[in-house]
Amino acid sequence: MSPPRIVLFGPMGIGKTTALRALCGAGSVDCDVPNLDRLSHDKATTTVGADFGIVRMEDGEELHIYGSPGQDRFGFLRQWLLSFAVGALILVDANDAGALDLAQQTLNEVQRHAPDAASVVLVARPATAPVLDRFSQALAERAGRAVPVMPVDVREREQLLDALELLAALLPE
Ligand SMILES: Nc1nc2c(ncn2[C@@H]2O[C@H](COP(=O)(O)OP(=O)(O)OP(=O)(O)O)[C@@H](O)[C@H]2O)c(=O)[nH]1
Ligand SMILES: [Mg+2]
Repeated sequence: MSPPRIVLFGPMGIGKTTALRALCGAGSVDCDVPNLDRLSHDKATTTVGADFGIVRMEDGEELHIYGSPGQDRFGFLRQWLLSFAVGALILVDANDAGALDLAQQTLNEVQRHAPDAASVVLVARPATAPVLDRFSQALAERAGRAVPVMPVDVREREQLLDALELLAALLPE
């Protein structure tokens, strides 16, 4: 049986590649090249393919982790990743005015292309408790169901492992 495949989604610069490196360490492969789109995000490099790494969970199970590219033009790659994903981690900045729309859009995309996949929304930039609460409530209202939302620092492996534990608990048997 193939190992469970988990995909990281989120806008450019939110920290998908950073999270994958923190989780999977030296064995991870990333597809970063110099960033020519400094208007969208002012950082040195950006992902132009699918990042990949492997995480061994506490119970010995291996998860295969893929990092999607955040730039709009790579929608086709995100769809391809969803064609084999069993779980999605959706990274957002809850302080960003567009975060709700983006989270909902991505949840819809997961639902459309991977109807059996589980999703967890990760608030990947510092947010106050009221901002987190408002975001979670508004997302649940829009989605018409409870959506798991948790804050993480994408540079902290332990926090990311907690997020994966939560997602793993929601995966279909
Ligand atoms: N100050 C601060 N920086 C952060 C935080 N989280 C992530 N970063 C930084 O934000 C940047 C995220 O960049 P990437 O990991 O390349 O983002 P990405 O989502 O893979 O972006 P694309 O591949 O371009 O879609 C890195 O420089 C991180 O160190 C945070 O909580 N605070
Ligand atoms: Mg990246």
